[in-house]
Amino acid sequence: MKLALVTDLHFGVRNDNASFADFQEKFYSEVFFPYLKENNINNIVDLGDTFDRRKYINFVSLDRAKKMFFDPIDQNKYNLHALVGNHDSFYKNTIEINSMELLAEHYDNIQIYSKPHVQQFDGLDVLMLPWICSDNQEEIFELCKTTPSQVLFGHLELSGYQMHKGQSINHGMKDDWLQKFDVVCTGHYHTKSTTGNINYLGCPYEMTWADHGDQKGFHIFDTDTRELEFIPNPFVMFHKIHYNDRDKSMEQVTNVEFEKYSSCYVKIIVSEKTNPFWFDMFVDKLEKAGPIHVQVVEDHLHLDMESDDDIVSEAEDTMTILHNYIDALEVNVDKDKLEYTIKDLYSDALSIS
Ligand SMILES: [Mn+2]
Repeated sequence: MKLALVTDLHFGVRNDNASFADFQEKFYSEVFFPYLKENNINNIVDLGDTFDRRKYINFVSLDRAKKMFFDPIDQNKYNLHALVGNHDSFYKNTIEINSMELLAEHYDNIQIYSKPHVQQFDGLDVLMLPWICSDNQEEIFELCKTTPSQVLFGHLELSGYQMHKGQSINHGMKDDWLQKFDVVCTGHYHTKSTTGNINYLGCPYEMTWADHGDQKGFHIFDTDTRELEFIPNPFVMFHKIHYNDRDKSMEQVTNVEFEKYSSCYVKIIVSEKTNPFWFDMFVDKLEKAGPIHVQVVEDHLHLDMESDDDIVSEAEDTMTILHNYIDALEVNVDKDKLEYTIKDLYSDALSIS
């Protein structure tokens, strides 16, 4: 049997932003559900963080989540197995009150896992683990020790793995208790990565600048071979344009296919602007294509950079700047904790637009 694995759906992301809901919908209507139909796949596993907000729901976001995700599942009579993630839970120490059970329970073909459970898929026992918190961790670790299941699906916060491309997490739990499993698939971190038997699946679409340049998509898991296949999402939300008009004609500078920036976030990284008028024309044309947001990053400070890649990464990586700043501080506090809090704040700030 083949299972479609999708995780960190975050309905209502970026402060219930309609453009992001449109972008999510495009993935489900043009990539995810057509693929399932074509390949005769009827079982979906959602590995957590279905909704973005922990404490309340915006009714438009709920309505859109139903229309783009839950209703097609219902209409096509697919089975959805959904783990409760940290974003789905009201409290931090228990997942008892969670949006999934409150909002999606009335669908017949949806099974929600707010407790650990061994689910059989075509003869394969899979240990399904929701978010681990103080309330359930003892039960979960005990179950993991004794379970004969060789496959685990979870929403795990593991130390030493990448959260976003190039950003590792050094809080969270160790992975030693997972080594006994043949295959572990997990949500929670938004970049896709595989280390030994542990597969972070990554979110299905871009939601913040940290997702830029990081291929998103979903997976197909074959219960016979226990193999994972990655199905990419071709749609991109965050774009960078490297602007340099030196030794170019006006036509070369302004004749760009701007259509692809419609309903997208765009960062223009200016390395050389010899003709301000051309630059204004360039920005004007870009604005006409209807991007959601345009940001201009002047790059005068980086003239000694060797390659465009250096300029792009130096210009973007706030997380690294935060890391280096905290690293250099001479204070008597737990710097890991401080860094986590600051990065958490930064992520929160990003979602308030
Ligand atoms: Mn998430």
